[in-house]
Amino acid sequence: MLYSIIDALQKSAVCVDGLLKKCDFDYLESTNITGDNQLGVDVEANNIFKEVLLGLDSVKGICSEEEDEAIYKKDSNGMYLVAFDPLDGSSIVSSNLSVGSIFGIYNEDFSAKNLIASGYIIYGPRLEMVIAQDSVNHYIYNNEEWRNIGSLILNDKGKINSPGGTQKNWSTKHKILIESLFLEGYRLRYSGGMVPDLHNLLCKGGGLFSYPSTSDAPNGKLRALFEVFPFAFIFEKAGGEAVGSIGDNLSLCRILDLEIDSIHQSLPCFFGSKYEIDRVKLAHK
Ligand code: P6P
Repeated sequence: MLYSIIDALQKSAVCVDGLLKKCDFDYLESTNITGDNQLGVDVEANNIFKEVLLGLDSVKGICSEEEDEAIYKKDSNGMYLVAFDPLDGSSIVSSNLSVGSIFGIYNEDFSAKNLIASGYIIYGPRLEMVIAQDSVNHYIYNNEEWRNIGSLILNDKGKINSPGGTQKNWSTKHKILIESLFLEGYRLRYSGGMVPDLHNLLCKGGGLFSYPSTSDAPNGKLRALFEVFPFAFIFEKAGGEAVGSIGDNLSLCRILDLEIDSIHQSLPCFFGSKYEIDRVKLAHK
């Protein structure tokens, strides 16, 4: 049953990739409910995923970063709900950097405990897709077909440090943590695109990606349902960990144990290999 969703996402990915290759990247007058500026391609990509997913019998509802509310089909016998960010990284697409789409497949309801599969599409020099269920499978689109090129597995310790957020607004604890990793020889890899930045960690064996609570964004920036939960699921299935916090309780815990109050809620989040996540837990105690 999940196959129909994966197949639909793979077909949609080819359409969105085509859009990016020919689209102009002008901002629309509109913004989404989170206040993000919208490119025409954001809206077009959203319409592609929304139409394709709601057209599946196995899907009973969706929610999107570009939609104010979740959309539920009337009288559907479908088992699954899909949350997605149709095009993440609008702010860097005009610089011709890689961007992506992120999705989470839930059963019952849009809660982390009901997340049963997740993945992302990366629109880069190659069109690729990663899907996590029991393991993390890596696909490449070549000669008009998708091919599984293997699994992505994280080492217990990595070499990459990918720190998000405005540095002058980091807490002192976070500044010390990030600096300590650089002093140990970690390499800075940060493009401002969640999908390529996390894909890089997964492909290079690990390290740390962080988007902490900052003075200008106390609840972080990345959205739980369509960005953070899907990547937390992927990192755990790849042998890593993902921790975060919700609301005023800044003590870090496993992201997939967290509960959210609204579909557009953001949260501070850390994804990485086990060694680096242990360092985060220690530093943010
Ligand atoms: P900052 C892109 O706009 C995005 O939502 C994610 O893809 C990315 O990880 C983050 O914002 C970058 O935010 O504040 O570091 O520029």
